[in-house]
Amino acid sequence: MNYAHLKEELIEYSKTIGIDKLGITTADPFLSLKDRLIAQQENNFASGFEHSNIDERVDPRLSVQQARTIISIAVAYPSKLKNPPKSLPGKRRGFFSRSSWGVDYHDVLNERLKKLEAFLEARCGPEAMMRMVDTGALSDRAVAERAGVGWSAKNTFIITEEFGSYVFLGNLITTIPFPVDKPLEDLCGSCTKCIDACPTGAIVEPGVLNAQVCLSYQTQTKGFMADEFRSKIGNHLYGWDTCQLVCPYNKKIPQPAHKEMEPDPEKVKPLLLPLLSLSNKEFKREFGHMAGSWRGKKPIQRNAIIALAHYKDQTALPKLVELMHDDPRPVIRGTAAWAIGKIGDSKKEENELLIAKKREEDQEVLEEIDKGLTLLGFAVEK
Ligand code: B12
Ligand code: SF4
Repeated sequence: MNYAHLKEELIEYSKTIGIDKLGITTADPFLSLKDRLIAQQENNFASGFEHSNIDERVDPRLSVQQARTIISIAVAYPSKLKNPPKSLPGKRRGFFSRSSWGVDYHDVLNERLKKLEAFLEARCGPEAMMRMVDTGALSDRAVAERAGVGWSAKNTFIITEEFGSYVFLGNLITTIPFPVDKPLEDLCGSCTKCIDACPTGAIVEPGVLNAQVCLSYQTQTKGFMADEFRSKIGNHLYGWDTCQLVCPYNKKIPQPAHKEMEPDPEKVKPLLLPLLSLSNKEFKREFGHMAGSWRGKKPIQRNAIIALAHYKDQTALPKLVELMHDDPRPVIRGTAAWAIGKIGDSKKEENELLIAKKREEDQEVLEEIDKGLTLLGFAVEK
C-alpha cells in the first residue's frame, strides 16, 4: 500500500465532506504536555473539565494499543452574526459565544470523522481506529499542533493561517502508518494583545491559562458565581471570546459556509426574560442542539439573571421576586435576590428581600439576600 498516496486521497476526500484542514502526526506520547498538565493541576489552573487520567491524556497508545498515527481535523466556524437582533430597554438580550453557534460541534465533527473512518476502512480493511472530539482522552490542541494544523498561540488556541483560531478540532487515532506532517512556525511574535485584553488576567503567561478565572469557565459553573466575575460577564450566557476577538489573525478571515454552523440570531442572542420561565423540556427543545447547553438550564438562567442586573432592567423585577421566593434551586433564588438589590430602587424591593430573609433557610442564599439589601442601602445586621 502506498500510504503517501492514500494520505493525498484522504486530504482530497476530507475537503468534500466539510473538513477545512487535515494534518497527521505520529502516535508517540506527548511528553512535554505531561509536565504542563501536572503543573496546571498543582497551580490550581485546571478547569476540572479535562479528562482526569494524565497518562491517557499524553499517551495515545493507552487508547489504541497498536496506534501508529493520529489524524487531526479542523472545521472552521463563523465569527460574524448577520442581522443581530437589538438588545433594547425592556427587551434585553443575552449572548452565546461563537463556539455555541449552530449545531453542537461535537456532532458535526464526529459525523465527519466517521466518514473518514469509513473511507479508510474501504481502502485498508478493518483497522483499529478511535474518534475524539473535545471529550476524548487526548489534548485536541496538542495533537493539532504536532500535526501542523496550526500553531499553539499565546492565548492557548491553535491558530490556523487560513481561518484564524475559529476552528474546532477533532482526532482520529489509527493503526495506519501514514507519513506525518511537521509543526508550524509560531507566528505570535512580540504581540500580546490577548494577554492585555483578558479582563481577569487569565492568561498568566504566554500559552498558560488559569482556567479557574477564565470567564468562559465561569459562565459554565453550576454554583454561585463569585462577585468579581458577575460584574465582568455582562450579557454573556455561555463562553467567552475576547482573547479570539482581539487577535490580528482573526481579522481578515473568510466566513466558512458550513450550513450546520450558521447561527440562528434569535437563539444565540436570545431575549433574557423568557429564558427564566423555560421548563426543562422547553430548554431542551429550544437550546438542546447547541454546544452551550451541555451544562443544562441552571448556569444559563443564573447568567441571564446576572445579565438582567447588568442592564438594570426594571421590567425583570416581578420575575426576579417570584424566583427569589419560589424557585427550588438555591443558586437561582440567591442570584435573583442579589439582582433585585442591583436593579431595585424602592421600599417595595427592600420589603420583598426582608420577607425572603425571614423564610429562607439556605445559608448561601441568605448571604445573597443580605448583599441585595446592602445594595439597596439597607443596613444589614451581622
Ligand atoms: C478544559 C477545556 C477548556 C477549559 C480550559 C481551557 C484551556 N485553555 O486549558 C475552559 C472551560 C476554560 C475552556 C474554554 C474554552 N474552550 Co475549551 N477545551 C477544553 C478541553 C476539553 C481540554 C483542554 C486542556 O486539556 N487544557 C489543558 C492545557 C494545559 O492543554 P491544551 O490547551 O489542551 O494543550 C496546549 C498546552 O498544553 C500547550 N503546551 C504544551 N506544552 C507546553 C509547554 C509550554 C512551555 C507552554 C507555554 C505551553 C505548552 O500546548 C498545547 C497545544 O496548544 C479541550 C478539548 C480537548 N479534549 O483537548 C477544549 C478546547 C481546547 N476548547 C475549545 C474552545 C473552542 C474553547 C472556547 C473558545 C469556548 C468559548 N468560546 O468560550 C474557550 C477558550 C478559552 C481559552 N483561552 O482556552 C477548543 C479550542 C480550539 C482551538 N482552535 O484551539 C477545544 C480544542 C475543543 C475542540 N475540540 O475544538 N476550554
Ligand atoms: S492576540 Fe497576538 S499573542 Fe495573542 S494569540 Fe493572537 S497573535 Fe498571538
